[in-house]
Amino acid sequence: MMSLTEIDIARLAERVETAQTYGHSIRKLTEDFPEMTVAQAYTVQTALRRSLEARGHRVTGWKAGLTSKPKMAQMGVDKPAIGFLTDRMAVAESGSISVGEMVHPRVECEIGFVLKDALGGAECTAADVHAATDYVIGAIEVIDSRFTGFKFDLESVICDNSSSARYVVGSRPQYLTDLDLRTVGALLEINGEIAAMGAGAEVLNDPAEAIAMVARVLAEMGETLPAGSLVLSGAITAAHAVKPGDHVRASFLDLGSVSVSFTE
Ligand code: 0L1
Ligand code: MG
Repeated sequence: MMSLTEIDIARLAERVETAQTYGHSIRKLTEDFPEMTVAQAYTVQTALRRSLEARGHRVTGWKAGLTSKPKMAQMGVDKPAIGFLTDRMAVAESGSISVGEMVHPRVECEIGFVLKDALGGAECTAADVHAATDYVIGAIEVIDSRFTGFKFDLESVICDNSSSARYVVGSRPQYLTDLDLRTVGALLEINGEIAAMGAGAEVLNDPAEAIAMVARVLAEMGETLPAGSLVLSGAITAAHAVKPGDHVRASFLDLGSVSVSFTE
């Protein structure tokens, strides 16, 4: 296995950060490093996180990505991935997002978990997630792969922070004890037209499994999910492209609805 040097890692993270900051596309990173492993890709993602933190961005949580069969089929990968969320990605409910700041944004319906206790460990289970969760909430994730023409692979996506771009959370939190998340239905509407629908079970059979997966991947990096983190469990449906003028609404059984608009 070819190893990535410290300089390679820093340069790759910088390439991704510049593309994210200026909203321009780049070639997938594995074209230059075809033997890059998933573990090496996470070192690039960590370097990106450290660089953003050094510039004042605050990590607010994490996300599971590529967790549903429709998403994996859509992107041609067979494993989920994780990414981090920051305060700069947060958008207020009913707020607006500029498409011009991104490459090719797409929206997803997700269930967010807010933790009351820290969560971690290589053996983390869905039961541990239930015990550590304060409440769950409906969310829209806006993803934006920075790779030209969506041509990527799992390693490149992980370096690109699993396409994290923006997120919007709803205003109807619910205790997990009152819900069966597998049967929580979600409806994604764009300009009043139904774009997609599904149920929580699309996400690794149970969205809590996706949160446990995030904790286990972080454990491999010697990290945990701090109390207070927001963790997005992954798209219930395939992602849908958005353009300026679009109004998006995600409605969830028992979790209310979340809206956001897109401008130039
Ligand atoms: O949130 C996600 O499911 C991450 C998706 C990463 C690949 C993509 O940009 O669709
Ligand atoms: Mg997502």
